[in-house]
Amino acid sequence: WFFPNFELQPANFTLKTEISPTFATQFNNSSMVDVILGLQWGDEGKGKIVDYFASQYDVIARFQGGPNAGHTLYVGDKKIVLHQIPSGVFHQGTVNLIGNGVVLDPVTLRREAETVAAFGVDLRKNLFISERTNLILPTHRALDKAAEMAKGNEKIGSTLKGIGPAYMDKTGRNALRVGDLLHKSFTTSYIKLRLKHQKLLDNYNFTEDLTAWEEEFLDAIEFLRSLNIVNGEYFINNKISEGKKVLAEGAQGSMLDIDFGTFPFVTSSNTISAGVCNGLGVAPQKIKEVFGVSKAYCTRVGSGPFPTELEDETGEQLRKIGHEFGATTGRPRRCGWMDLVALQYACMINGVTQVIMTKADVLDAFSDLSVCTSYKINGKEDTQVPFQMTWNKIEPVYQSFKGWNTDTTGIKESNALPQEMKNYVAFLNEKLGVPISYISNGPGRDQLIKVN
Ligand code: 2SA
Ligand code: MG
Repeated sequence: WFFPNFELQPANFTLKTEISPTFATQFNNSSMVDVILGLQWGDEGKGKIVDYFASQYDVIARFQGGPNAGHTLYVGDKKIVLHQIPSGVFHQGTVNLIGNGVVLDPVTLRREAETVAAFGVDLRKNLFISERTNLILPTHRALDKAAEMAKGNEKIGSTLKGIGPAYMDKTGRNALRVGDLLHKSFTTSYIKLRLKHQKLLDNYNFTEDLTAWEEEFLDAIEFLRSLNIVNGEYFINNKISEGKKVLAEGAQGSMLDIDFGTFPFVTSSNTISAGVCNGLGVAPQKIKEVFGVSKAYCTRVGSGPFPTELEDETGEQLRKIGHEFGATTGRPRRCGWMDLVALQYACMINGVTQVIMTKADVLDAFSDLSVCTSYKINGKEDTQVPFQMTWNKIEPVYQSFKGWNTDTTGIKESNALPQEMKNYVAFLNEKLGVPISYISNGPGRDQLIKVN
């Protein structure tokens, strides 16, 4: 009736039955991207989990963050920490993609290329970089440092890798991107941006000499130019169309997400599953499993709210047994009990389909365990993460559990786990409404138990 003259069935109307090829692949191979991401404040052990699952995937892709990440893996008995490149590089037959959502420091990349070359890995063969990936310049690192110094006691405790300033240049529409390296205007654009940064640094009275950093950078971009620079969104969608399996590798953790984390004490990217879509250029319906990685307790490195933090002997014990020191900066991590309020929140915003619990063996030494089930704020109990965690003191309300107090590091089957651990896991399962499908009981590749 809005279109009274509209002819519903024109005489020559034929129903179109063929589906366009793009549409067909989109829906036949419906979901080809799985995600592994952190549910806490980073350092959940994502590196080991990605490494474990990597051989089941054709493409491993980083979608956010940059050299602030520290993903620890073992090749044989050699420990390697990757910051910039995806954790699939040691798997033959797997290609790795640095997506557009990443910020890339060419200096770190080159250093890492040298590290992996010692293991026979040639990044020219198995690494692809999106031309839309934003570059971290030496002046971004300087600005990070200057901004943190200016904040004094209120500093974020950033990794000083230039992450915040690089993402600021992205949203401020000033950034240089990997694809720009291939155009003759790059040097002029670089000089322009550098001058802009210099003014900001002058405002901060930042006087450190950046010559050495810059020389290293200019050298490193030559190396970067020699790598496979691709149109990332076509690259990944073509792979998906070919039926290849993609694993998106998260960095940092959900509580450090720029939108949903403990702002302003967060990183500058979307660390949650939604970040996969805009950090790689894949559509939401392509995402299938979201593996959320959580420690059996909590840690945080850097400043900011941490309701279950233990500033006592128990916290110290967790740090010692769990070797809780930053993989990128070596900073001691703050430690505390499991925070179910934050974990439930993270499961909600990520659409987690399976939880992988890491470092369960660190709790082997404890006779009693606690899990925070709600927050008490101004005398009122709440099970939601508040808008601002710093305005009021948050008192965690704990439920206590009997510890298992036995060495679990040699256990291979979930049936063989001590009853107390089964109780602990069952409780988390029930509260989260998401299955805990794997339990990691040590750093080794073989120390990962599938829960039956
Ligand atoms: P940034 O550098 O701007 O991203 O820092 C902002 C906040 O985000 C935290 N952040 C991290 N937290 C845990 N692990 C991270 N990666 C490294 C690791 C960290 C390290 O795997 O160990 O080695 O220190 C990471 N990256 C960023 C950071 O502490 C700030 O609170
Ligand atoms: Mg880490």
